Amino acid sequence: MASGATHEIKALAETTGIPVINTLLGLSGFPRNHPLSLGMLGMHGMYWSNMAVDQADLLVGLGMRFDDRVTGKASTFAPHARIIHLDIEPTQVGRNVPVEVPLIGDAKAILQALLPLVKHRPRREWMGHIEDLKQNHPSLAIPPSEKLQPQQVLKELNELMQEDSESVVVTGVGQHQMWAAQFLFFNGCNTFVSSGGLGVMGFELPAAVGAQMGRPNSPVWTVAGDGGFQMTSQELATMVQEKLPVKIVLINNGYLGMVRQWQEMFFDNHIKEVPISGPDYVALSKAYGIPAVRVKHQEDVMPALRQAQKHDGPFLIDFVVDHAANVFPMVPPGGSLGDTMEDPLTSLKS
Ligand SMILES: Cc1ncc(C[n+]2csc(CCOP(=O)(O)OP(=O)(O)O)c2C)c(N)n1
Repeated sequence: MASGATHEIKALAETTGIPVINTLLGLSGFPRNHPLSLGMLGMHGMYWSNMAVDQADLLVGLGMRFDDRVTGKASTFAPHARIIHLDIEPTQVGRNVPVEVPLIGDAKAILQALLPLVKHRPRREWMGHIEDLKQNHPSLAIPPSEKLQPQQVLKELNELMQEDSESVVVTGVGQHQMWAAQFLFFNGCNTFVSSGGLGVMGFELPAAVGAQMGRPNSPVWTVAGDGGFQMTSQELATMVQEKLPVKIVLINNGYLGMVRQWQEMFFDNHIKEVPISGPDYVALSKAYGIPAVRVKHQEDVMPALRQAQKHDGPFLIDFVVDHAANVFPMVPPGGSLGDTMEDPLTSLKS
């Protein structure tokens, strides 16, 4: 995206027939509705993406850095693959995983030189195998429940976003960030803004202010955690002052949810210091002059999103969701992509 090479990446994928997987920060670099797009990989990636990497005989890494959230256990990452790695920064190449072919330089220039050299290869068997993985391992299935599931909120936001490929989504850090990365299908270039390597909570409101200033004519949604929201909620005043029509989707689970999930799954369910209190978010928002509604029931999700969309100015929706929801698929800490756990029931038993 920084190199302006999205056209070349699309051409490379379509010519070679190689399916495309995105890292968290690469989401929106390749249209998610494209038949070759498989979605995110890594710790909370799609099951089929992780298995495709685990089983592939060739990986082409474009401007990504094989960080630990992508590779899981680095020594067992993509054990059958020869790796070609393109990056503008030479020290990134071979840093985390062994690389057979380094390509150092600007992505657009290198891909333009490479494109005339590659041939079309239909990969029916490989794509058929990935399709079977998708059918048999539905990573985007929402657990049935009476309670409002956060994944449903993101799924419905995605439906609405599909009407305008210029929609920009910003997130904080935590479970809501991962659900956004999984459920939102970005088709416009550089439309997803999230804190990746640094993973800084409190990013959701100030980064949305920046995104709306940078793209004044695009709809900007921010998906916020109730923990992160409380770190920088004073930016509501900036939105009002600068007349920025940011729509705030607050995923209010009453917890530092991602930390609770780790305590539950990997620390013998010792739930410590993660339930959090908070203000009445609707009242707080209104105190800043930003209209707001609270949603607790499944059938009220889309009407509230539409209300926010139609409002000419900033708007906040306080989605009170099931606090016990966990993010799946998940590569357990220290595990390999091949160990990806698919769903809460089977994985917690093993
Ligand atoms: C400034 C900062 N402090 C702590 C962390 C560690 N951390 C990562 S996710 C998380 C919980 C986030 O809670 P919330 O914003 O409510 O989002 P949720 O996981 O519930 O969706 C914490 C504490 C962090 N990433 N950044």
